[in-house]
Amino acid sequence: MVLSSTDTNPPIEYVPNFLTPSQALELHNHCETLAWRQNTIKIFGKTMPVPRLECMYGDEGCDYLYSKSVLLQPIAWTPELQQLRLHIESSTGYRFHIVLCNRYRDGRDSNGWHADNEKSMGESPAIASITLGQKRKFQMRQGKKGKPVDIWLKHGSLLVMHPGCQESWVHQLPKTTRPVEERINLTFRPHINGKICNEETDLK
Ligand SMILES: O=C(O)CCC(=O)C(=O)O
Repeated sequence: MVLSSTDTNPPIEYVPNFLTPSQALELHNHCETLAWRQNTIKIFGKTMPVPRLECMYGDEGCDYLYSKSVLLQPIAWTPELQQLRLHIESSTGYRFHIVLCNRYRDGRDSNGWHADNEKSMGESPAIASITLGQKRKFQMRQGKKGKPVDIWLKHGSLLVMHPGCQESWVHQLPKTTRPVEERINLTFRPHINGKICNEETDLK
């Protein structure tokens, strides 16, 4: 499925078989060894655990703060994540400086409605998201009142949110009461402390 940009569709592309089955399996095994952490988030003055495990790899100096309370500092790229970064950059034409990794242990783990619009990513960031493991429903809606669009993200897939998406669309990975296996998500992002972001320049 490829959804292309219109006024009513989010400006995204979904590539279900971006990774071959063996690439996806190898990467999944590697991702299980990453430096996963249980972070805490402050919401309305209350500190609580983030409902998933996280870690971040990336270029030196590309710190990432979200929700004004969760500070992620990049760990140096592993050879596997660096190789994946280059593969995604050459396939999409976008440049990425960090990868924020999410590990959803079961259906209680989630990621609530938000846009990825932190200033550290520069203006109109493109974001590339890889799914490994359990297929889960990802939802997007335009602003607070839009009707949610459901996209089922499968093992080995790539979802690209193009520049412009974060300005008018929000997304979430809702909880589910269905019994589900673990899912790992890797979101590649630009960072202004890296090089100029998102120019579809020399890579295409
Ligand atoms: O797990 C996903 O597919 C979504 C991740 C996400 O929304 C984020 O990291 O900002």
